Order: sequence, then structure tokens, then C-alpha cells
Amino acid sequence: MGSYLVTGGAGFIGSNFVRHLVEHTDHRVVVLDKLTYAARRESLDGLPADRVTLVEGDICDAGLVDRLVAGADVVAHFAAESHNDNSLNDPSPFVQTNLVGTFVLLEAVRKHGVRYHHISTDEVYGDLELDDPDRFHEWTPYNPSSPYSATKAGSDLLVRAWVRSFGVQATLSNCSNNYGPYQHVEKFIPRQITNLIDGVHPKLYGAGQNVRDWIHVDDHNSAVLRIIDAGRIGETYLIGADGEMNNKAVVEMILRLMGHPADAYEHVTDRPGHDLRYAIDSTRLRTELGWTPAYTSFEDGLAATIDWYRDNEAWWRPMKEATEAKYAKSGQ
Ligand code: NAD
Ligand code: TDX
Repeated sequence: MGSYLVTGGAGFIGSNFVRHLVEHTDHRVVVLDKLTYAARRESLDGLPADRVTLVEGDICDAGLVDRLVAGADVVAHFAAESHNDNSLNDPSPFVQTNLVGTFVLLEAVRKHGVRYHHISTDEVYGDLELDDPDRFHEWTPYNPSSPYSATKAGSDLLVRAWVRSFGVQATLSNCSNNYGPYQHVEKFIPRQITNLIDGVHPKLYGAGQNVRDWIHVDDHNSAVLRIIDAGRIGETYLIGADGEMNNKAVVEMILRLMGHPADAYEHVTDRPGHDLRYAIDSTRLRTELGWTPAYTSFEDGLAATIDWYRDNEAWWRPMKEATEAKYAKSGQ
């Protein structure tokens, strides 16, 4: 039994990771989360109080981070400002949390000799052409497009430097687009599901030809745990489940699963600098660490996610109006 410090554990992927730890290990978990607009305390409801503790605080608070890291065996760093559209409106919290916050954590794990895993995104590699036969690999050069992805790329490079210069015991993972329960309604899939529940048409940016490589959040988290347990220190692992699909096809599938005509969506203003395609080659993770995704059908995972949003309106309803008001300002 060990002690995990999970940053961002009241957010989408972090809260699912805490559930995963509780179900699949006997570790104790301290969640450090600033409870920004993106967090829901309720995402941790029902978890055993003797295993999971929530500390409300900022990863940029060096004193607090130092105290929490001192008591941990492993730090799993999920906390971030995570939404591209927000980073285009105001990049400053992205620089602060994603870059400065990661620096503060690295200094603490360096001081206390604590194992660190850094959760990052495939967006650090930029984008691919639609007809490019290649995918992203661990050795693909960094070429981020948005303030969000640039700050994530910078944070990855800090981790690599702290491994090389100071011998920090760290691994990194870069994952593709996640879907599943507890995802904020600002993100593509939950936004469209909750729009349909509200009788509003799904909104496609531009022509909807942009491709994302979808993975269920539980598969992301099983991979993170596997890397923490068996990954090579200093190494980067790409996490993906061969789930490439363009946005129009995803919206059409949601419409069909929810009993609407497949063309009942609207085109809205495109995202500036919108990355065209992400695609992950996860061979290293699969061959070296023997990981495989449990969700083999995107359609089944999506249907279960739709059911979750239908059954958990009390969870998402408080975020919906403010989110749509923000989108309305940019014509989206
Ligand atoms: P999220 O926005 O749902 O959650 C982020 C959490 O971090 C929130 O609970 C928020 O309150 C917390 N947080 C923000 N700033 C903080 C600060 N300064 N101090 C402490 N806590 C703070 O994000 P998510 O989608 O769960 O993403 C989690 C991680 O996974 C991020 O690092 C993101 O870059 C990465 N990632 C996400 C995806 C995806 O598809 N969502 C894919 C690949 C990688
Ligand atoms: O209403 C919408 N309509 C639409 O067409 C929204 C919200 C999005 N989109 C498009 C933009 C993207 O092509 O859908 C795609 C997915 O959009 P997001 O959910 O905003 O995700 P993305 O920008 O791809 O980034 C996500 O995956 C990588 C996460 O938000 C990041 O945190 C992660 O790093």
C-alpha cells in the first residue's frame, strides 16, 4: 500500500483516475485541486473517506505542494487548464497553471525524491494532414498550435530536463482525446449530448472534417497506472486506442444513438488555428508494457456515456448555462 498525490483529481480524467485507484489498488489518495470552474467536488462523491482526501489548493502554492509531496510515494499530475477554446480567449491561467504549476511540483518531487508521472496530450505534436499515412510517435518533433498545447509542451520539456539534470524519477504520457463520464460540458462530446437533452442542435466547428483519436477515459487511466507501475524512468509513452474519427461522424453517431435524424446539427464559427488531425501510434505502450484498451467499440462506449449524462443531469446542469453563454459570445 502506498500514498498517491493526484493533482487535478476533481476534474474529468483525474476523478476517474481516483476511482480507478480505489477499485484496482489499495493505495491511499490525496487529491490536490484548486476547484476551478472545470472541477466538480461531486465527481468524488461515494468514494471511501478513509482512502480519499480532497485538499482544496493551488499547485502553484509551493509551501502547500512541498508539504503534500513530502507525504506521498507517487505524484500523478493531472491538474491543468485543459480547454483550447478558453486558451484562445485568455492564455494567462494556462501559462500559470500548466507551466509554473508543473515547475513547482517538479521542485518538490526533486527535493523529496518522490516518483512523478506527468499527464500530457498528443496536441504537443501539432497536427497531421487528413491523408498523411503517418501517426504521432514518441519521437515526433514538438510543434504545438494553441496556447493550451504550447503550455503543455513546455511542461513536458520541463519534466524531461528535471529527469536529465536532477535525476528526478519521472515518466510522461501523451494521450489522445478522452471521452466518458464526468467530462465538463464545454468539451465536444458532452456538449452535444447535453445540447440534445436540452432540445438544442449539436454545433460543429467549420465543416466538421477535423479528426480526433478517441479513447475511453478508463483506458487512458489503466495505461497511466501501468506506466507508473512498470514504465522506464525518463521515458515518454503515447496512449491511444486507434479511435480516429472526424467530428461530423461523431455528431452523426450521437444523433443516431439519441434517436434524432443524422443531419440535425448546425455548423458554427470554426476555432482559430483549429488542428486538423491527431492520430496516435501506441506501439511502445502495448509491446513494452503489455497494455491494451478494454473499450474495443467506440459506439458502445459512446452509448454508455450518453446514458451517464441522461442519468446524471444534477452533475452537469449547474455548468451548462454559463458554458453556452461563453460559446455564444464567440459565435460557437
Ligand atoms: P479538466 O479541465 O477536466 O480538469 C482539470 C482539473 O485541474 C480541474 O479539477 C481543476 O480544478 C484542476 N486545476 C486547474 N488548475 C489548477 C491549479 N492551479 N491547481 C490545482 N488544481 C488545478 O481536465 P482533464 O480533461 O481532466 O485533463 C486532465 C489532464 O489530462 C490535463 O493535464 C490535460 O492536459 C490532460 N489530457 C486531457 C485530455 C482530454 O481529452 N481531456 C487528453 C490528453 C491529455
Ligand atoms: O462544440 C464543439 N464543436 C466542435 O466541432 C466543440 C466544443 C468542439 N468541436 C471540435 C473541436 C475539435 O476538433 O471537436 C473537436 C474536439 O474538441 P474539444 O473537445 O475542445 O477537444 P480538443 O480541442 O481536441 O482537445 C481535447 O483533447 C486533447 C482536450 O480538451 C484537451 O485537454 C486534450 O489535451
